[in-house]
Amino acid sequence: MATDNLDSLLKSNPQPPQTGFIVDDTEAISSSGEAGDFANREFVHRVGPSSYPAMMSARIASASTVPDLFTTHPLLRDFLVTESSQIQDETVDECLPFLSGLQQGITFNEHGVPHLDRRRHIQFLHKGLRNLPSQFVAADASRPWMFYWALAGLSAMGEDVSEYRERIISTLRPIQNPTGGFGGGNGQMSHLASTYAALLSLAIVGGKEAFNLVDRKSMWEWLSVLKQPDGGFQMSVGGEEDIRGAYCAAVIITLLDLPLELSRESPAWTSNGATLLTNLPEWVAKCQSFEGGFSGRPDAEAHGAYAFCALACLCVLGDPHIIIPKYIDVPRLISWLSSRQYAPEGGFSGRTNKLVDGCYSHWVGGCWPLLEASLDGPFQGHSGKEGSAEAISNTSVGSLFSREGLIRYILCCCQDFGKRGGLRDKPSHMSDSYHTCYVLAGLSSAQHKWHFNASTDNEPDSTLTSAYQWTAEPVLDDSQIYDEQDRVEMLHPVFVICQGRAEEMRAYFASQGGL
Ligand code: FPP
Ligand code: K
Ligand code: ZN
Repeated sequence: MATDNLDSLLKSNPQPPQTGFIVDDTEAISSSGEAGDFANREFVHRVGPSSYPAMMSARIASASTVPDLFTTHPLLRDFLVTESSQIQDETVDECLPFLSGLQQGITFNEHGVPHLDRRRHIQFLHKGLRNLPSQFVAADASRPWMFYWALAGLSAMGEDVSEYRERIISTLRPIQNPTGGFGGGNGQMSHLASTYAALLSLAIVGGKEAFNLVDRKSMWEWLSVLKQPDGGFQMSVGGEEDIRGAYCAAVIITLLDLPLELSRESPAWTSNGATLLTNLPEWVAKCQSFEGGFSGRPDAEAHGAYAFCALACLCVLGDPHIIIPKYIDVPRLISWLSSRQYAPEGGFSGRTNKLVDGCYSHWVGGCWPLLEASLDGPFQGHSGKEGSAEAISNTSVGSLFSREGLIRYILCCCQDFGKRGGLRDKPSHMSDSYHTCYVLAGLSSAQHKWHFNASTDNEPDSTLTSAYQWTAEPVLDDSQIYDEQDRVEMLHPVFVICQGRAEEMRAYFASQGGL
């Protein structure tokens, strides 16, 4: 189970090995607790703030400023003990010392929150872009992802990554296939996920030379072949059709400003002019499950990663306040997404009855800006002081999640505080570049308020322009319990790269005209 996240994320080419990847590889279900012992702990949970004997006194000493919500087991409990409830309790116990400001060797601010250890996290990501040790052979099908995670994370922390431009270009060049798209590594067939990661990496490093690497014509032909008659996209030719494909394809089409018509080779081609987008939002809508969340394909289990894919795909296809309520049952989605945020941990889980994990700071945390914008409607400007709380609350639904909770989980539980640096799933897990990227993306969502701006006059023949109408401002209210130096950059809510980079890539290809 350790590699599930990455397996499902990157499940791509049939040829490469997919085992033993670095992400989540320390994950293991521990079922060592004895029933009797557990019953006692449960009683303690009911009457006291924590099962940690040292906790009560130490809390007074060092964590009096941390609200009880983040320092105690939940007061209301379901008394049915299962393997899931046990590992949930263990996870809370694992997080509490970090959340309560009790962990030795860490300096906490007046809110009981440590600094973002930028220097070490930056060093950790730079390392991931150098020659890697032999165990990374298992990640050979994920090379564009390794670039994307490191580059997105570095630029989120304000690093200039243009020094990587030449290397990214020369490494991606042989990975692009003449039949369109990018594989996961040399000699591997093209895959939508690796193509998405490759394009975003090129967008981050930027520049004409990076953009010119992309063969748009073969990309369009390949996407036409992936397009299915039911509206969705296969991840690779003959591969699985899932909601990652809907999001990745939408991102690729808009960033490259591809024509929407289908080639004659497309299984979805019709004589009456079906396009790459025909029935795509309808297909996404079919993935909303009975719980209110989204599954990878219709009639499967809802998972946070797929909720982000669904919302972000729709936000490529249209304006959030119009397209989201048109295709999604918004109240049910909000209900399910809200259930993803746990206390005392403050972070998000990916699905019902599962554990918090730092990467869902983005997959779930990144849903909120899109949903909030869909409820706020198009932004008309400030009604309050620039960047002030009123500027947000007067015209907006405000925050639909606990920004404070997410920030606490990220800064207290997700940082590797040792020499290694990097960010992680939870304290018992090793940092890796995937979690570093998506934890930082979640931190960015929690630190900024995004607005969808009313349409400016786009050229009449331009399509898929909605994703270029987003702007953000820093949130400056009481939820921001860190020092200003720990604020990260604004990551675009649809493309998950620094604000401005996708806009630049799109403008370049729009200026190139047809294929
Ligand atoms: C379960 O992992 C994870 C999934 C079912 C989804 C994984 C997909 C992504 C992370 C994103 C894909 C998006 C793109 C754009 C390619 P698990 O069982 O290890 O974790 P859990 O217990 O937290 O559910
Ligand atoms: K996980
Ligand atoms: Zn994770």
